[in-house]
Amino acid sequence: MVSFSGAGLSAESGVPTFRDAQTGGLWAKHDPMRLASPQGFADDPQLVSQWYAHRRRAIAEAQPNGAHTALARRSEMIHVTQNVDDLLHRAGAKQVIQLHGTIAADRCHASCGYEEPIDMTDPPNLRNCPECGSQMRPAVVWFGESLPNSAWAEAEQACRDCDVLLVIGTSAVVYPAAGLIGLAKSAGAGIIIVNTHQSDASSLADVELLGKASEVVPAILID
Ligand code: BJW
Ligand code: ZN
Repeated sequence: MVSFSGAGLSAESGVPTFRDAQTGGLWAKHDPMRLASPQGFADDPQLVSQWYAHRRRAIAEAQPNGAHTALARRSEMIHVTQNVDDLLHRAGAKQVIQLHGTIAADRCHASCGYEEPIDMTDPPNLRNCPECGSQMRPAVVWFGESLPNSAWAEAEQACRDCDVLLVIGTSAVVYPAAGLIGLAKSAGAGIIIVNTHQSDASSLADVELLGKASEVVPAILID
């Protein structure tokens, strides 16, 4: 079994999901789809930097929930995730593939290759790359950017090879990541979906369990 997760996995840890992140709160008036893009960064780097600082502090305060813990206990499982948070790692998961990068590091926007971990409790301000002088930015994948080659190749392999893909808390609207569900299905895997609501992947499900990840995932991964 391989897991494929999205923001719903971390929702009960207090990390807002993407597509309902606009419901209330400090950042309600900003569109995450715009902030998480090269254009958004070019238009207002300070605003994007502040948005990430806010999210980094929130993630640093969040704790893994029962779904993260139940997944991590399955040491043989590969966890393909769209999430940029570190909650699966903190729950103890060893085999985590982060398709959209990590919010726990900054990298050079000019792609000179420089990357460094950041302190999530005290996120850095905008600054220049010590190698090439360009701007530093979060080590995540924004809209219009390519996914990391090695992560994508490993994820495709895992989804082709698995018997069951456990899809947790994703709207399945962001590609190419969402295409992994169809890839696994075409390769013969059974698809189990855990989500509080129906999603764009519902038509691919062999089993769809509507409920909270922190309740449903531990119940189906019982030893
Ligand atoms: C619960 C729950 C609970 C709540 N329990 N469940 C084909 C067609 C059309 C467009 C494209 C296409 N192929 C590519 C594109 C373009 C684009 C794309 O997909 N756009 C669509 C939105 C239309 N894709 C890209 O640009 C990607 N790159 C790419 O394709 O490169 C090639 C290329 C190059 C040049 C030009 C064009 C293409 C890159 C995508 C990068 C996505 N990045 C983000 C931000 C990461 C950084 C950051 O966090 O700041 O990744 S966007 C955001 O969406 C984030 C997430 O990982 C991702 C997926 O969202 P997710 O996880 O599904 O969250 P939500 O909020 O949508 O859903 C939460 C779900 O949980 C819901 O279903 C709830 O019901 C559920 N839930 N509580 C269980 N307690
Ligand atoms: Zn650089």
